[in-house]
Amino acid sequence: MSPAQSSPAQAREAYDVVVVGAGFAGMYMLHRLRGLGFSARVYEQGGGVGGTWYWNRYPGARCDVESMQYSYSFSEELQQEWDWSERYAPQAEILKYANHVADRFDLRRDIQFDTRVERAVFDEQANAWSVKISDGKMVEAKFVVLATGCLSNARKPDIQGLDNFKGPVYHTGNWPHEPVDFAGLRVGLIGTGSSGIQSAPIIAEQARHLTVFQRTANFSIPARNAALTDEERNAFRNNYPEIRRFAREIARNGIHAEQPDRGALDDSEDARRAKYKARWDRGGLTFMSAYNNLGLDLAANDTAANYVRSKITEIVKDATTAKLLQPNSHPIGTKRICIDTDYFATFNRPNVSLVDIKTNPIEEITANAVRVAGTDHEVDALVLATGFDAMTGSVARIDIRGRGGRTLNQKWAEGPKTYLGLMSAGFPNLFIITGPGSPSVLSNMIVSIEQHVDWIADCLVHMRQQGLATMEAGGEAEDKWVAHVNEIAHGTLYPQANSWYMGANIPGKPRIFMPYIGGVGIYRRICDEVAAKGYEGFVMTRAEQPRRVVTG
Ligand code: NA7
Repeated sequence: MSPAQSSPAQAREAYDVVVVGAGFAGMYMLHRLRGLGFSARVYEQGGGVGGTWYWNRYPGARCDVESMQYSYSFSEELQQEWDWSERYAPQAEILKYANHVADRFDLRRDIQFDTRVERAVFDEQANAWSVKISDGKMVEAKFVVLATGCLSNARKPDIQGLDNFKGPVYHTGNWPHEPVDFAGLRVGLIGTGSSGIQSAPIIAEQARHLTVFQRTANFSIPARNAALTDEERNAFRNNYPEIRRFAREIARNGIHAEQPDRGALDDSEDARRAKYKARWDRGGLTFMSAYNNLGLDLAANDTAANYVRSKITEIVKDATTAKLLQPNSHPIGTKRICIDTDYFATFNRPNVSLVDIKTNPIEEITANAVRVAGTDHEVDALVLATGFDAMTGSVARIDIRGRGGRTLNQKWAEGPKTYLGLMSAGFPNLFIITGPGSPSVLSNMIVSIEQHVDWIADCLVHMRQQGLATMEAGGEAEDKWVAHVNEIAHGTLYPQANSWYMGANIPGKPRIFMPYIGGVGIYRRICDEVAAKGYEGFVMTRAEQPRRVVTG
C-alpha cells in the first residue's frame, strides 16, 4: 500500500485512510498515519479541532481528569513544553492545547473543517470505502477510522412545548462561541449530570434567579481546583515515564493515583470515615479509589454513598433541599461521578431554587415557563444540560454500509457489537477509536485514545508489510467479546443505574452496558496479545488484484 493516486482528470480523491473527526483521537491518528507514510484525510464537522472541547463551551466546563494527565504522552517535547495553568484545565485552555498540537504537528493541511461524513459504503470488489461528505464530494479510502467521540451527539430532550419557548435555549454540548450573558435573567437549568453541576454555580453568580430542574440527584465530589505551581508541574514532568506507564498498565481507569489495597468493609467505621474525609478533602475522581470494592459490593458502596450524602447535609442549609440533593436511586459511581466547584453550596444562595422533576416530571414548557405539577416556574432563558446519545450516537448518524449493503445501524439495532471495541464484523477496514466494547468513557480518554491509535497504526503497517487487502472482526471472536464485556459488567454494580453507559438516557435505545469495565491495563494486554498472535480473531484477506481507481 502506498499513498493513493487520483491521476485521471475525473478520478475521485483517494486516500489510504479517511478519518472522521478531528478531536484528540482524530488528530493523533492523522499524526501517526502521516509518520508511517499513509495518505490520510480528516473530515471534521466543527469549524476547528478539539472535538468535545470545541463544542462544550458552557460556563464552568472543565475536564474531570487532572490536566497533567489529561494530555498526550506521545511527544516528550510536547509534554515538557506545555504549561497547564490549573489542576483541572478549563475548556478554553484544553481547546488552546488542541490548537497548539494541530499547529505544532502541522495537522491542519490534512483536515477539512465544517464537513460531515454522511455515508460510507464498502465496495466489496474494490476492497475500499466510498465516502460521501457533506460538500457533495465522494472520496475513496482503503480504510475508514471513526474518531467520532463518545459524547459528541448532544441530545435535546423530548419535552412537550420546548419549541414554544420564546427565550433563548442553550444546550451545554453545543454552546455558542460568543459569551452568553445571563445578567438580570431568570434561568432554568434542566439536567444535573456533570455539565449541569459544573455550570450551575457560575450561572447562579450571573443570573437574577436560577431554577435547577433535577430528575436524578447525582453524587459529586469537590474538585479542589487551584492554580498549578511550578513544583507540581515539575513533579509530573520529571516523572512522566513512570506516571504514564502506571496510567497505561496499572490503573484501572488510566489515571495515575494511589491504588486501594483493601475493601471498604475491611476497615473500622472510624478508619473508613477518615479515609473518605482525606479523599474528599483532596478532591477529584480518585474518591472512588478509596477502596477496591466500591464498584462491586453494595454494602461497601453504601459506606461511600452515605459519606457523600452526609456531606451534602452538612453543606446545604435548607433540610428539604439537602434531602432532595441526596442521590438515592443508584450506587455511587455507577453513573459517572461528578467533580464540582461549590455545586451543593450554590443551593444556599437566595437566588437559586431546586425543583424535583422525578416525582412530578415537567408537564410542559410554555412561552415563558417550565410547568411542573401545575406550577409555572417563569424563566427568561433555558439551559439544557441533558447529555448525549453516548458512545453510539455519532456513529449512528453516519450511513455506514458494510458487506452485503448491511448498515451498521441495522447490525447494532439490539445494541453495539464489536470485537475489542475496535471493529465490527461485516465492516472490513473500518476501525473505531474508543468504540463500545472498549474502556473508553470509563477511563482517562487520552490514554485510551493513544492506545487505540497506536494499535490501529501497527495493524495498518502489518497489513502493508504482509500485502493484505482487508481486515475485519471475525463473527465468533466478536460474539465472545460481547459476551465477555457483558459478563464483566454484570459482575459489578454498574448495570444497576439508569445511566448513559447503559443507553438508558435515550428512550428506545437498547439497554446494554457499552464500555469494557475490566480496566485499561488488562484491556491493553488483551489487545497486544491479539496482535502478537497475528491478529487472532480477526479475518484478513490478501489483495487478489491491484487496487481499482474509481472514476467519478
Ligand atoms: P449526563 O451525565 O447524561 O446528564 C444529563 C442530565 O440531564 C441528567 O441529570 C439527566 O437526568 C438529565 N436529563 C436528560 N434528559 C432529561 C429529560 N428529558 N428531562 C429531565 N432531565 C433530563 O450529561 P452531561 O453533559 O452532564 O455529562 C456527560 C459526561 O460528560 C459526563 O458524565 C462526564 O463524563 C463528561 P437522568 O440522570 O437521566 O435522570
